[in-house]
This record gives sequence, C-alpha cells and structure tokens, in this order.
Amino acid sequence: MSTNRTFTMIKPDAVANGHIGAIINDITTAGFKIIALKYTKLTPEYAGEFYAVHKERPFYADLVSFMSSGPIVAAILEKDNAIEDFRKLIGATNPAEAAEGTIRQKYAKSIDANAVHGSDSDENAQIEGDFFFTAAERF
Ligand code: FUP
Repeated sequence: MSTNRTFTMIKPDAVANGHIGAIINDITTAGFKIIALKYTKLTPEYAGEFYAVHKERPFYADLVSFMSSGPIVAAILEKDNAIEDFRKLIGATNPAEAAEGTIRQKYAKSIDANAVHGSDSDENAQIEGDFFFTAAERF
C-alpha cells in the first residue's frame, strides 16, 4: 500500500556546513509537508542498525562512523508519490552525478557524505520513520 510518506535525514556533513535551513526550505517548497521533525545524533550502534541492509558492503564501517560523527535532522514527509518525488528532489547517490538543482548537487561533496537520505520504498519509509518517531511525535 502506498502511504505517500517518506523518511529523510539531513546528514552530519550538511548540518556541519550550515545547510539545515536551506534544505528544509527546498523540501517544503517542493510540496512536502513535515509530519515529524527531530534534531538528534546517532550512536554508532544505532547508525549500524539503521544501515544494517548495507552490512556486507565495503563502505559500511565508514558509513556508520560518518553517520554517527555529528548531529542529524530526521523527518517524516508527506506528499503524493512521496518516495519517487523525494528521490528526484535529492538527486543521485553520488553528487557528481546528481542533476542540476537537486539537493545533493547543491549541498553534497562526496558519495559517502551526500547531505541527505531518502527512503527507497514505502516499506522502508515506514521502518525508518518508526526508528525515530513515536506516534505522539507525528502531526
Ligand atoms: P541512497 O539510497 O541514494 O542513499 O544510496 P544507497 O542506499 O545506495 O547508499 C546508502 C548510503 O551509503 C549513501 F547515502 C552513502 C553510502 N554509500 C557510500 O558511502 N559509498 C557508496 O559507494 C554507496 C553508498
């Protein structure tokens, strides 16, 4: 079932580089409604669990270390066709390949520190949102 919701994180690089406000502005300007929002920091354990799907990939340890290196912003977003439209808004995983005007093209510097996360399916959006937010934190 399509929920029309996606989950995002503004990653430690984009937070450290002062892009929280600009990225949230891009997201809301693109028509996404903020359902839940949180400024927090992942422990290495928590980051490892979040990215468990990538456990066997060569970049896993660096990814976990990077994602727990500083604060992040987590959010649940709502819009028709949320998953696909959000991934279009953020651009390709590698910012060097991200289309002009996309969030990663504008704010990311490398494939590992790529400014934002976007869920790849309705199922994962649900799981990832549940990682960060209780029912009482969603509006
Ligand atoms: P995306 O769905 O665009 O976030 O990309 P992936 O699910 O393929 O990758 C998840 C995260 O792993 C990326 F955001 C960054 C990291 N990654 C690397 O560090 N190196 C790679 O070669 C691929 C991904």
